[in-house]
Amino acid sequence: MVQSLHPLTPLSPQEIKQASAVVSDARKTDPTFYNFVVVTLVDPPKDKVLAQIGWIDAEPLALERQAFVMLRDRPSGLAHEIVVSLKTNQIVSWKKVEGVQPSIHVSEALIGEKIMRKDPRVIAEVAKHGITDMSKIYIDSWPVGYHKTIKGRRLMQGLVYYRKHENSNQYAHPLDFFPIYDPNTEEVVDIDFGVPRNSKFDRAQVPFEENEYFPENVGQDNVRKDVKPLKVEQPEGVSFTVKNSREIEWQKWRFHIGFNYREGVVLQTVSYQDGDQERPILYELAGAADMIVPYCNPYSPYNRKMALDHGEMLLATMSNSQKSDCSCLGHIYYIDAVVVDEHGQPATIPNAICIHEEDAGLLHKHTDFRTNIAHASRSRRLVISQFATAANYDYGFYYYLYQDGSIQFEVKATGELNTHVLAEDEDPRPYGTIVSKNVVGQHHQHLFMARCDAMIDGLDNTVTQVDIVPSPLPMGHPDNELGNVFYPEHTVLEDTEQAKTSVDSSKGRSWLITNENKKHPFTLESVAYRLSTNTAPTMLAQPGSVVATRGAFARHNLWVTPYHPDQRFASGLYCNQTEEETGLPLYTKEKLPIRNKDIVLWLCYGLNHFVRVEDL
Ligand SMILES: [Cu+2]
Repeated sequence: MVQSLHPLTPLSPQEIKQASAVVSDARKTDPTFYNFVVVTLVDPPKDKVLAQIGWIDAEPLALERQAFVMLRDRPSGLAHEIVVSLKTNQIVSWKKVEGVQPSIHVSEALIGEKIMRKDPRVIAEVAKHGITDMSKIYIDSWPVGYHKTIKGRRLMQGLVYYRKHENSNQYAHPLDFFPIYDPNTEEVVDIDFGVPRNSKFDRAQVPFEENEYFPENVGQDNVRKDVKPLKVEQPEGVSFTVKNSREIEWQKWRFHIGFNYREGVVLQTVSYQDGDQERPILYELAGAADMIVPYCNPYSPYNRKMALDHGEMLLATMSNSQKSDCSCLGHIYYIDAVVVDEHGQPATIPNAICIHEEDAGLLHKHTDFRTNIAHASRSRRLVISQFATAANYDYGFYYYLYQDGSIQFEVKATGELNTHVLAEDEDPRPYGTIVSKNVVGQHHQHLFMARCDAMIDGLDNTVTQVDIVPSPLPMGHPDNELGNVFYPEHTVLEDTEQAKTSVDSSKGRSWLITNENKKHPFTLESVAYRLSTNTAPTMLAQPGSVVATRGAFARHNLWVTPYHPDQRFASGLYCNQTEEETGLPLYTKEKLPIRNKDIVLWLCYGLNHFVRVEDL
């Protein structure tokens, strides 16, 4: 019998338990010698998924559910990639991978904080700041990114802060040293120090001046009381329907909501109903599939700050449960996310995914100037969102579907700044901004990567670059008599090399994802979606630098690759502590044709965060 669940439905808690049990049984080793990194669905082959949902003409067959399991041995650090059949409870494949550092499980960060807090050298350094109560010391465990001298070990770096009380803002009270921690051996292996620049002081002392954000800490006098209530009411409920918990239909849109341990919410098999025809648009869209946050400070140890939150830290496993603090208004439909603890057991994040409708302002308005008769209609959008917290930063990821057939993705970067201490006479410019007394927020970039597995009216798509260009013809030429002429110039991107390109706002550059096999009925042009972004910085670090190598995917705003089921991550499966290129540069090492093929577009976008004093 053909299964009724969507074939890309993430693993259930029961399936995760089942896969972990098969692996644990097969290992026959004391489980204290290894940790689970991930247990996730192996996506069934694309053609089988499409047959199952009726998008291609093929016999739909029952698909075998499989789990991908990654383990990390301790203390050796050996990685295991295992595929388990959930139908037969058999191991399908088992690969041992040496010389890599699997992504960091959040438990490593939490255990790391405890161990660093108890370390005598850490306690001694804290005491030099006049603090003896270690329960007031909080240590954010970061990926080390890169370590100049310690090689061949699994490393994390601790960023040390003080809190006056449990809910005070630690980022106003940074300390000046960085324990280096090995999660495999669970020990502090070194301590690095931030050294004051052009200062008469040898060390910077922790600042105690408060800089709070919780209303109870800020004081009621500082909370605005002059805004009147604004209510969002949906007396008849929502206008979307939900099948099998995660298949959504709304305003001619139909799609499945996936979730995975790195990318979080993904929209899958997205289509739009056009009359009696269901038209495919996307096989899968991961709006924030990867990211890198490179910092600009020239001096050690700050110059190794380059967080790859998805690849190093499995950002989506740090998704928020939006039970009490959901920022959406109106009727909300929630979906839980299921991640995996370090023992391979399912950990449910209740209400991780929010789905709701929003009024999206004006859709269209026209006034007939002769009759003064006007028509205006408002726009409605469907919002699918989630939040994830990576230490100080909180990222909101928002998919918006509109009634005009457009799709938008937005990242809301909020939370707290990651901060460092300054000596009293220290000037952090031009690499940072003072945000509180003797506290600096260092400038950085947030470079995100969207993965867009396009399927515009079918699998075979083409990308065309569109630049708005002035006519090169001289004034007086019959085709440019007054010199006013400009037009869109179309260039088909034929191969993976040509597709490595970037936004050029002077040309209003965008890209069309077209299906050359399907024409619009009266323009006779290929049907298309336009891909564009207006916030598109690229990597500012020097080519060849560690950060530009590790974040190579951020070198260009656009990459296009032929679809390959194993090429899932822009930063590769293993980017933790790498010093070589991973992911996209390797996927495109060989020049491959991409015209009229099953293709994936990778779009790098983001922001340059030049810190303001108000940011803390
Ligand atoms: Cu920032």
